[in-house]
Amino acid sequence: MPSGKFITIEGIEGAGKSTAIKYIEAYLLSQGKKVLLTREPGGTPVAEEIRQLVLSPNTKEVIDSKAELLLMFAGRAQHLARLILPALSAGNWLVCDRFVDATYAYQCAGRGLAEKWVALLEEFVVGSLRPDLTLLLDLDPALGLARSRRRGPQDRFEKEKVAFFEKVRQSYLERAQREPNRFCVIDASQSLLTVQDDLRRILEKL
Ligand code: T5A
Repeated sequence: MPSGKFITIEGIEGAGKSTAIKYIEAYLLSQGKKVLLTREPGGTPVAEEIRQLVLSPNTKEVIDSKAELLLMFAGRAQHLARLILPALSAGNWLVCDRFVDATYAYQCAGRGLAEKWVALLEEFVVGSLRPDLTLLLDLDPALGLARSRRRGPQDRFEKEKVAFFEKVRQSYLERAQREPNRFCVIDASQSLLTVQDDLRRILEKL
């Protein structure tokens, strides 16, 4: 039987997810694993079009929170059917930049939608699939936003105020506390090398 694992990586903007994923890929390849990197929103051509729509700061009208939630799950349904499930069945180690935890953090804690709606959509779209490991890169939002703003133009979410990301961060930390077997929390304010040491130690165990 294929023995791939499903790893997700979470955190607020600028926490270092994209940077960490490159390190994770190199480490897993050095261990002889078949690795596939993907992201949400996005991951397939259709889901990437949805990503454009939800992240673009230039939408012609304000996107309603409920529409935003449904777009996240529309992209996720496509991503699961066309990429995630086939890749896991083929024995890949799949590393995904954000997954359902991001929806709870951003659409529930950030936007104020009730968790019951996300739970309902999660059951409908994701079923019983859960990541084998979720790496939470935890960082003070002021630091994260400063990092991501240095890097280039802001998307629709990055235009939110620090208070929004405080709520997102707290939601992530609460979820990690509730599911200690799935989550590993990494202090993302540490130097890049120290973050990578932490990542390697966690992956070695997995
Ligand atoms: N979203 C997503 C929802 O609302 N609901 C959902 O269900 C989902 C799936 C997606 C947006 O969509 C929202 C959440 C998001 O707002 P995204 O593409 O995931 O956005 O992008 P961001 O989180 O905005 O990605 P960033 O690129 O801003 O953040 P990263 O990837 O965490 O950070 P990274 O690696 O690019 O690093 C940022 C900078 O910091 C430096 C890097 O070199 C880079 O310059 N850096 C460090 N500097 C010092 N020390 C370290 N340890 C460092 N690590 C990285």
